Amino acid sequence: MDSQSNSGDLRTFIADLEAIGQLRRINGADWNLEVGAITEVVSDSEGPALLFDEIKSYPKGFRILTNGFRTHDRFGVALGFGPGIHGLELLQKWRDRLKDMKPLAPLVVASGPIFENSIVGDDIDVLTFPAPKWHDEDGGRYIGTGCCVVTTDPEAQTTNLGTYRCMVQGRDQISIKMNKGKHGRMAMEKYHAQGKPCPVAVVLGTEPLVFLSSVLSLSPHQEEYHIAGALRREPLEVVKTPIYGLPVPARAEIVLEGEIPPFTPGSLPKEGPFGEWPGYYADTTTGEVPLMHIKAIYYRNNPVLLGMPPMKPPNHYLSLPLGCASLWEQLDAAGVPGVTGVWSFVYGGVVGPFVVISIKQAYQGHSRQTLAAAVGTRAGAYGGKFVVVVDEDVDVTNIHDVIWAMSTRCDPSDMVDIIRGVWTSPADPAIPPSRRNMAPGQTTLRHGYTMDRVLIDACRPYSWIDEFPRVNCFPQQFKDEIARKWSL
Ligand SMILES: Cc1cc2nc3c(=O)[nH]c(=O)nc-3n(C[C@H](O)[C@H](O)[C@H](O)COP(=O)(O)O)c2cc1C
Ligand SMILES: [Mn+2]
Repeated sequence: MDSQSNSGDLRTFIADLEAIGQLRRINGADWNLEVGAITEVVSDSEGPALLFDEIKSYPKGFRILTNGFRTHDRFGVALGFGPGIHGLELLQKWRDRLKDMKPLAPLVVASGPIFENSIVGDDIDVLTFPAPKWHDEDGGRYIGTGCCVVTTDPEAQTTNLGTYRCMVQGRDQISIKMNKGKHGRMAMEKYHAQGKPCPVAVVLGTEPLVFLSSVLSLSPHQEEYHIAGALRREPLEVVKTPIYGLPVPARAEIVLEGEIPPFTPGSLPKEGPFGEWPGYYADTTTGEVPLMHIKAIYYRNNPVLLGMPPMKPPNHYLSLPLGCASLWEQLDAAGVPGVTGVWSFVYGGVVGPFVVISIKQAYQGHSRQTLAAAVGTRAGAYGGKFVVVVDEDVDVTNIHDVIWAMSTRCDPSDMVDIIRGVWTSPADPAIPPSRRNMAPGQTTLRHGYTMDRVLIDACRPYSWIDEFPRVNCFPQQFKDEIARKWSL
């Protein structure tokens, strides 16, 4: 079944989830930690998606969706494949979709449901919406987690979407944590270099494929709206925001429109800490999170905030490690043959610090080539730590199978290597304070962020592969026959 969720809004996705019995409605929860705690408890058991309504101190109809993509069934619906496809098969389908993608420009339309309500001037209050405080040590209420931050490049006139967390700082101010090097930040820096404020629109709740385009690691010339068009196989309808003319989805739930004025690091308010995807409050960079001044708010009747709170793994807001599809692609492009699977276990939008690759070994040195290439590719370089290569009989999506292979096929002094000082993410909690903080009196970071890589070859050694002890497990086909014969 092809799902309807790419019809232009988030509420169609919600209806699709309800239709397959994967939505639970919760009324009366408090935005202050309760929404976050309920989300985490239900995520722990891979329970349903949650639609919160009648949130404490808020009128009925101001809703939040969480755990939307927490299972492969729901992720399949979000990707437009429908439920019932799991694990590597789902990742393969996503990879195939990325391969045959033909970018489609969005269609600008005159109006849309997003303009059903608007707030301007002194009435602006971003807490019109039930922004949760997700975890107890979060530095504030995060209205933007499942959001898309829209900017245009002042030179190329291209539009970028990026998902960057947004913390409420006042009635008409939010911090937008665009990390250095991210496309939204690069556009902002160009405006600031001309002494101008950077126009920005923050979309809080939109169709899954638009949100996913905003999360994907794309190159600067790939415009997320065009990629969304490719993934949904139909141009996305957008409207221009009244003040700055930024394109936003016509059927978005909530849009904040405003600007980021030029700033000096010392003038910026504190942002965070925030519970992050590796499972810690680690990123303590200060003085670099831009501040948005909100000039107008638009929202649909009964708006839905898309909540994507990071949680301690194996709770992931995305149940599929999407970055593994990119890594797989790049291993192919690097000329590594025989890759049969790529998976990771602690991840965000990137593959993260524990990546497993399976190969059908074809020659001596094939497994080490795979490891070296994985560390060097764009998708594998950022934020990695342990990279494991296993034989194709090992199920890379099953951590028990992976640990069994590491425990039984790896001879550490011959088969484990360390590469030091590779590019990483500030979200890695193992970066010591001395490598993360500013020098006293300075306003820029002393060091960039790096982390070592451990390359683990857990393949049967190729030089004596034929003599490697046999596995004492019946073949699956035989087990299936026995199960049928004995009604097991
Ligand atoms: C829920 C969620 C939260 C994220 N938060 C941030 C963030 O606060 N800052 C950031 O730089 N990237 C964040 N990311 C990753 C970016 O969305 C991702 O790198 C994206 O490719 C950025 O778009 P860009 O390449 O156009 O800059 C987040 C991703 C997700 C899924
Ligand atoms: Mn981009």
